[in-house]
Amino acid sequence: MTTILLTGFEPFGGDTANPSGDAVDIVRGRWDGAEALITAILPVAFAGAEAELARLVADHSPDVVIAAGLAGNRAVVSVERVGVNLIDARIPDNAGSQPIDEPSIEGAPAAYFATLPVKAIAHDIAAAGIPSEVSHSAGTFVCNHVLFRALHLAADRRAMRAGFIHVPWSAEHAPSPDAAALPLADIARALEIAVRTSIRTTEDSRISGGTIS
Ligand code: PCA
Repeated sequence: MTTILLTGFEPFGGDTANPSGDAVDIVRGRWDGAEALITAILPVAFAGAEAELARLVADHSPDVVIAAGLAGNRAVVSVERVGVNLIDARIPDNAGSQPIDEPSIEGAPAAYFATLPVKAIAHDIAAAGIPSEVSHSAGTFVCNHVLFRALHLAADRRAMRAGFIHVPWSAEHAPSPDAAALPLADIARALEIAVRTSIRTTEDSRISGGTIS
């Protein structure tokens, strides 16, 4: 049976909510696919998140891993194309750790590309009326670390594909009325589409998703 691991994150940086975790819970609650959907809410801590991810992958041997996190400065659902081997934390993680200019994994490649069909996912989310794009940077905090770690694990597990989706604030929990946000239901729907498209599509679509700067 096909197994999907879908993760979100707990709140961080003093916020009281994280729409990625809230959306993952919604997707799990209504999943009716034939595939096994495993979900988890990861701690926003470099060491804790990587340990939890490694445990989940070892326990469930997923075919597809989709991690999701909040990018509070973005207005659209961002399907990440690349994870870099770099931690440069602007704020401490939830365990008080703030590494600066350290590799995610010593001696590993500088970067890995996501192995999910990122163009097809962004296209399918947008086709459902939810703004979405391919992104070329997942930042240098815990989200990028989890993406890089997942792709490093995937490099040794040929049956496993992995990627990351950054979501905006949910309208329900945005920190200010003018913060860019989407309804939580749309964020959950976007993650569900990402899961279904990843299962269905092994060859990505050849559509432009690049940037000039
Ligand atoms: N967003 C942070 C970490 C957890 C989350 O939801 C990030 O983008 O790195």
